[in-house]
Amino acid sequence: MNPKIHIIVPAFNEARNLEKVIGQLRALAANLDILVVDDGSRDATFETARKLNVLAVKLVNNLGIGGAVQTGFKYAARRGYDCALQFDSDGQHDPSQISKITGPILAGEADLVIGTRYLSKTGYRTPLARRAGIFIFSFISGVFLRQRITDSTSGFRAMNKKVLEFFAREYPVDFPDAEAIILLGLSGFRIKEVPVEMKPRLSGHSSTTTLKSLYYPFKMLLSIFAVLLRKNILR
Ligand SMILES: Nc1nc2c(ncn2[C@@H]2O[C@H](COP(=O)(O)OP(=O)(O)O)[C@@H](O)[C@H]2O)c(=O)[nH]1
Ligand SMILES: [Mg+2]
Repeated sequence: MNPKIHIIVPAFNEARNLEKVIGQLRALAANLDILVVDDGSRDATFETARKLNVLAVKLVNNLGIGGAVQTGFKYAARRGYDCALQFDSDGQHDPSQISKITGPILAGEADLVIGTRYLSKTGYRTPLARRAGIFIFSFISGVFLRQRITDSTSGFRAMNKKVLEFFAREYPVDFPDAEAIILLGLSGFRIKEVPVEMKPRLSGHSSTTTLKSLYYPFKMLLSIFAVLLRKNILR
């Protein structure tokens, strides 16, 4: 029996990119299970998804990326999927690399797999402030998880049923990617990074501004502290 994989596509004001991204995904396989989570976009993101005949949910307010992907996790968990994949709607991720991310999950080698642009030479250019945040997180994760996570902000990741169910209950709102890694790592889940190619977004701007990038390491330390305080009640 084929494992059921659900693709969760968070989208905030991505009307101009969505058609191409969904098209690329469908070119891979016609019958993929996709959910677009439109997080209160002010443009035609939701209408575009409907036009493309892809399953989409529209949140009435902008919850931020954490609340948006958790909506997808709740949906996929409730429908009993074995594996869920997060895939951005701005064209940065390459559908042909999906199997690299889902492979270790389906083989039972990891609970969460993160696609990283920094484990091999990919020529991907990252703004300095964001690089600093990622570097500090890599150091922090080395200390607390004994595993250096090189691309904590990557939104290209896959998880098994256990993590999916965990995230459906428990997912951070603000800078969720890195906090979720800490939460999982300290709860004993196995995290693996695999190298992937990432491209610049097709159009529009990243929601991760310089100011947010600088705030990132501080938020990380705070969340690690909070997670450590409640570590014993997580599992
Ligand atoms: N649902 C939702 N998606 C968001 C939000 N902010 C960003 N995204 C989506 O999350 C993905 C990554 O966001 P992006 O701004 O490109 O961040 P970056 O790739 O880390 O620079 C994209 O598909 C965005 O459309 C948000 O507030 N809500
Ligand atoms: Mg992006």
